[in-house]
Amino acid sequence: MTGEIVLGALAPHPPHLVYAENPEQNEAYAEGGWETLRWGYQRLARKLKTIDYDAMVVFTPHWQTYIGTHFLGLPHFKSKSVDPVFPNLFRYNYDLTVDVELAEAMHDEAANSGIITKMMRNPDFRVDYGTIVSCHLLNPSWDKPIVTISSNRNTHYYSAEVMNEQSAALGRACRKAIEESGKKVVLVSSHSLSHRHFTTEAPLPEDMSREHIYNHSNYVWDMKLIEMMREGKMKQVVDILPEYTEQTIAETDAGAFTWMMSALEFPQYPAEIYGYQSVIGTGNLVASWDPNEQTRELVL
Ligand code: 2X7
Ligand code: FE2
Repeated sequence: MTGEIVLGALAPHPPHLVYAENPEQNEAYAEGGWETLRWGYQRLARKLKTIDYDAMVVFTPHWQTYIGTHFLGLPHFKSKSVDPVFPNLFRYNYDLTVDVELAEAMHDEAANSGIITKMMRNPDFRVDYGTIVSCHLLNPSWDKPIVTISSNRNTHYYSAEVMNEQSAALGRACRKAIEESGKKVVLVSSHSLSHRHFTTEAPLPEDMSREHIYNHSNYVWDMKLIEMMREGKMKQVVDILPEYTEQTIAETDAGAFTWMMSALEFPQYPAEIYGYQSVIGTGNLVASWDPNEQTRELVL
């Protein structure tokens, strides 16, 4: 049977969102906060429960590799993840499983297409908080294996244009590997949109009277992108990403979004929009792309 991508999700990873949920895995305690995003995530998590899938593949900006693209390559990782910038909010005890077979298939296909790749086989490797936050919010029961793909820092080494080309090539390779694997896979692009953030924190981080977008220009750019997503213009979105990334210091610099759109063959159907909100000034959108016309919804 041919494998397929059953959903693509844009899943932002501010640690604030897990902090605000107070799951047992996290050591910090919050009085709530960022409900627009958390309720959107909860709705998307309910949709995911209705979808039959074998694994979740996450592309994260917070596992940064400077030589090639790396894939998690051991069946089990267990440790504590501490956010280096927000250790007050995020000290999360994780225990996760990896679909190594799928990771190796994507690694091999990418390598065959000329991309520099490596499997991460270090049992003491600490999984990044981007992966953990996005996976926790999409699937709090952690009952599916994952694969994490690192962000090769092409934008910073070369340019946002080079990153767009490289991550589109990686997306094509991953799609081919998924089809050949016979598996049903959910893709996760883990990042914020506009990404300027405040350099000081409110005394109570979840004090929502202090939360707002960093500046109006970032907001206008984010809204423009979301409008194009609603219109199913994903090729056009990816074409303007280098300019968008530069203007809003967007976290699309990591290549995740281009990777996912390329793997989905640049959808011409509307995205499902679940919620947009700022977190410490950054713009964050929860959205998904459902290739199945029968289950695709107009959410917001
Ligand atoms: O990694 C992040 C992020 N992308 C956005 C906001 C706040 C913290 O961490
Ligand atoms: Fe981030």
